[in-house]
Amino acid sequence: ALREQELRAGILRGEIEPFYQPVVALPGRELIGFEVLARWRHPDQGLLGPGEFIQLAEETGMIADLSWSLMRQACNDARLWPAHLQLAVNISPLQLQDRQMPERVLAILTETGFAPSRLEIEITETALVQDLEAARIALRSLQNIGVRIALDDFGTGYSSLYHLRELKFDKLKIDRSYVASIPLGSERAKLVDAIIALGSSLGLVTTAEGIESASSVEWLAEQGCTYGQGFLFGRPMDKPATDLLLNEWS
Ligand code: G
Ligand code: G
Ligand code: G
Ligand code: MN
Ligand code: NA
Repeated sequence: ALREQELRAGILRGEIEPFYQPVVALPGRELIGFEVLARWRHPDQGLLGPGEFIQLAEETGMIADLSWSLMRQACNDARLWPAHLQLAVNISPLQLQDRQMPERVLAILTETGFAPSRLEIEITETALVQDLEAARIALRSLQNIGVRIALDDFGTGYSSLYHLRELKFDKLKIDRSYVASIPLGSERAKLVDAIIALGSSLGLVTTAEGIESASSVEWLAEQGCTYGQGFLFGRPMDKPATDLLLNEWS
């Protein structure tokens, strides 16, 4: 199909670009790092978000090339950030099934000189349902070299306690559908509270995603949520804007 050829050509032309969204510690809002998110700088259609091409990339297998290239660019950029700042990268189900996944990550770290201890890999539960044993081996070997593993979009899709029982994660990311604006005392707030407590009882740190209002910040921090991410703190931004933010704040 035309869209498939278009995406393939876009990837080859280097039009997939890393955008960086701040992650802050709660409640003080100190910057602790960024999550890299893919954007397609399309020649005619302008800037496209992942919603417009990630699914196609997954269906056609292009997601692997796309994501590895994005990880390489991001590690290369992040290498020059202040050394305490972390980088979080999304890994697709297809990449997780690749037996060489840990070696590919290590190759990128070696090539870019980015420290494994500064890298966090985000996986969704969708990626785990395919082959749990392969995932276990891959995640363990990444953790053995010091890379941290976050369970992304927790609370959606295949979310269950099963994966928390079967695999060792470092972090839970609470999906933005729970967080965007939390009415106090609501059922949603009770669920968020329970997820944070679950994480902390398992020794995991938690990140609340999609924080849009200042009133959520204090409440989330009081419940014991470790980190926050969302439009309130910063939108995903391109490399020049990220560098500008880092220069202004350091
Ligand atoms: O920025 P936005 O909210 O549109 O991102 C939507 C989703 O696309 C996010 O959940 C994010 O995990 C995913 N995404 C962004 N970049 C990549 C990528 O390079 N690889 C994979 N697998 N997913 C990505
Ligand atoms: O990988 P993941 O699905 O967690 O990616 C996070 C996505 O959420 C990004 O695509 C980002 O653009 C989006 N996002 C980040 N902060 C907010 C927010 O405060 N509100 C909303 N609606 N979306 C956000
Ligand atoms: O002013 P602006 O809306 O861009 O601020 C976004 C938020 O992100 C601020 O509340 C700020 O506390 C937080 N933030 C982002 N980066 C840093 C940083 O490097 N240091 C501190 N202290 N806060 C930061
Ligand atoms: Mn993510
Ligand atoms: Na998410």
